[in-house]
Amino acid sequence: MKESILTILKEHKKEGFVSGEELSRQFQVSRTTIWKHIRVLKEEGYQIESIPRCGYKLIAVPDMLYQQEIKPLLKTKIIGNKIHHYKEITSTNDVIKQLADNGSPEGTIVVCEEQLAGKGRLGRKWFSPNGAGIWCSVLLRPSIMPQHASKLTLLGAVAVAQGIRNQCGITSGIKWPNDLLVQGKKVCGLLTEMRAELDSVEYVVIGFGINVKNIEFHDEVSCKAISLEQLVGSKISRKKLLAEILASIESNYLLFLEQGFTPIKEQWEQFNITLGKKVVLSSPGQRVAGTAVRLGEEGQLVIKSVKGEEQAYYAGEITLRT
Ligand code: BT5
Repeated sequence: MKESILTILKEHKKEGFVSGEELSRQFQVSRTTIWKHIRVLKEEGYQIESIPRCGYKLIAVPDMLYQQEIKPLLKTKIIGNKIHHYKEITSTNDVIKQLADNGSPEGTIVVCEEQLAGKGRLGRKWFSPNGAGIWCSVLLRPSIMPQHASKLTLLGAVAVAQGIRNQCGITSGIKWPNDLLVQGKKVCGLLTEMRAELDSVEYVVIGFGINVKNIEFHDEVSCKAISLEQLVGSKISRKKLLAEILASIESNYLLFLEQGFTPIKEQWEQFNITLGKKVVLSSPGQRVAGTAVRLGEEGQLVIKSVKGEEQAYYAGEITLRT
């Protein structure tokens, strides 16, 4: 009912007040019940003027990623069918994995204003300050073999890059496998996790963190991170951007299920800033230098060594050499 009241207040925002009596008649509840929902909306940050005998008027909507703000913007059928929003949590990936273990359906998303223990790969930190970015995880339940799941990281990177381009007009470059860079600085990172048996995937979680409104960064990343607002120099709506990205995840995911990885790979190649470059690939226990020559059919990066030998890598951290 709270969401329906909000919808009515939004519809009447220009005209003025909606009477409490009218609302209580419409929902067939007491005026006290209406008032309680209004109080919750106010606590959530909605600015609502209430005047006795006039009613309620919506003055301003908070810049929060509430489900009632995202849902009306969604053009998707699956992704975002369930939205869990938190003011602060440890990590959206950790919370969505718990939901997945408890049977949450494909398309569920977890989004928050602040992560207290945002994660990168291999236990690295992801700084996720309050209200500054989009910290979000999406739950997928594809019928694929576990060895194909890493393709979904590349799919996620393509989808976020498309969403950013469509909504903000910024073209970001994908650094294999999971970073989006603009002007050589990181604007987004993706972390894919899964639960699987040897021969089947139970679920895959695509987590993405996008710096949207940050005006400064933690010392550890200040010289290598950038936000979208720093790039465009004007305000960006996090909710519109999130809706655009979810639409893009859905269309790419459906394409992947129907036609396989080839069309995703083609998109990835268009956004890529890795191929053709001299790179160093580091992963636990190894360090390889060479030229990144192509993306394999499985999403692996093929590196040609100085001796001319080609080798495919499925994971690792790439440093681009200039
Ligand atoms: C990543 O790991 O880039 C994956 C980041 C995924 C974050 C999302 S947010 C929603 C979901 N929930 C989570 O808990 N995680 C996901 P990696 O490639 O390992 O890069 C990590 C490195 O990026 C760190 O060691 C820092 O150097 C740098 N970094 C940390 N926070 C950053 C930020 N806000 N902007 C740019 N770089 C950052």
